[in-house]
Amino acid sequence: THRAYTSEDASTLRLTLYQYQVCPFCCKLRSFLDFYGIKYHIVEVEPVMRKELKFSDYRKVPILVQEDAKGSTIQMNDSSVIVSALSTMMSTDQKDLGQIVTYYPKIVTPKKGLFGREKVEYLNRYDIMLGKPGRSKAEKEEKQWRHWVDDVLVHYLPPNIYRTPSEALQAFDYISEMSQYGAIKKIFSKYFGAAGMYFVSIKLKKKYNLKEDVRQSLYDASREWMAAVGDREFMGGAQPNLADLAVYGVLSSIEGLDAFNDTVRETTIGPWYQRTKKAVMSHAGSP
Ligand code: GSH
Repeated sequence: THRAYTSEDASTLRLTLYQYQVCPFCCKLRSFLDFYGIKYHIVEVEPVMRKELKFSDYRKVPILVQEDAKGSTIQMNDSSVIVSALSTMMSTDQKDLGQIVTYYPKIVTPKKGLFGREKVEYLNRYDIMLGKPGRSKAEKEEKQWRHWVDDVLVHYLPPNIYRTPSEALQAFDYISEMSQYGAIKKIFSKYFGAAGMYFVSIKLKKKYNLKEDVRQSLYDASREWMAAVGDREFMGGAQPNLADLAVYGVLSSIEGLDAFNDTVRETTIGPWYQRTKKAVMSHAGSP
């Protein structure tokens, strides 16, 4: 019953994505935009000063800004909210993005203590507002696995890509390469970033209950995902659904690193990953 995404929808979108090239949440959002062939301008945010985000109270990436023909803007925050909001627009008769974003209200938990941080969450993050009650089995499954990507899968990445000092250096080489920093900044980012994340990741390993050998947690997650896909080409059937795009997008942020290569070798996720990549790169969902 989903109305197909049309070229008329596409023509009303003038989007700017504020991002870090290798942030898993940004990769997840891009996999969605690219699969549907939705065009967007990219503003690469400089991660230390983040001047590019000055316009925004929300201080994380990705942020997606829609500008209408008259120049008024709608700001969308949080990768999963953005995917749900655009999916709502694309698959229903609701075309007013300004209205649609109000379906995902912000919940702010004030900071505790001097060094605490304010926590910002969005309600209904995984809900596509179809304007009808009830959800099909396929819709429930898609939602459940999108949730899993944010709650489980992403947390397995840092302890894996910064597992050892040499892997942390490899990861930071890759990050600074992809982020087009200048030469000096590359060196600083590589050594300080790698050292910092190596130690942070030891904490994250505990916080998110990874196994002693952190690779095993990543393999478990990949196997769990492949078991859920089963003998389908994609979880979405003949085409990826939002869960396929989310799992692919998050994993694409570490493609080429040891953690990724080990996972492809030790599990059966490789062929599904390549199929999904092809669908995304070829904009298989475009109108
Ligand atoms: N729930 C958010 C989403 O899905 O978009 C998470 C976004 C997020 O944590 N982004 C990181 C960030 O901007 C970059 S990977 N962190 C900066 C900060 O937390 O201040």
